[in-house]
Amino acid sequence: MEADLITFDSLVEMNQITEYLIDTIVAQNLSLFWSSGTDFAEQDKHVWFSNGQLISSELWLPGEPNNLHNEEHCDNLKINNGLGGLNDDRCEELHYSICEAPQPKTASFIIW
Ligand SMILES: [Ca+2]
Ligand SMILES: [Ca+2]
Repeated sequence: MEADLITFDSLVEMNQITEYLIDTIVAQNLSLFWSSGTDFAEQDKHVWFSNGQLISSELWLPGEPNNLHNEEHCDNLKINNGLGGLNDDRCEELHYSICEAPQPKTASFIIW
């Protein structure tokens, strides 16, 4: 399957996915899921790798992104006690990933 790490286009989308992960018991306790967010290109400027758009400030957990030890350049969805939000983390950490497939494109056909 062709898919990329997820880009949260809105707070609504992020909250829906958080609820889904909690409802399906994937995120029972503290759980982290990689997204396509990163500030590798420019420190403290977190963008979605998929489209280069700045990550909306409302998506971050309180106190994040904190670039802990100056080592955190990849962004994950952190879910803890029913609360989900973005956190910057060390890129080499092993976590789950959330991927999304591109939307199907419409096609027109002429049948003779
Ligand atoms: Ca960083
Ligand atoms: Ca962090």
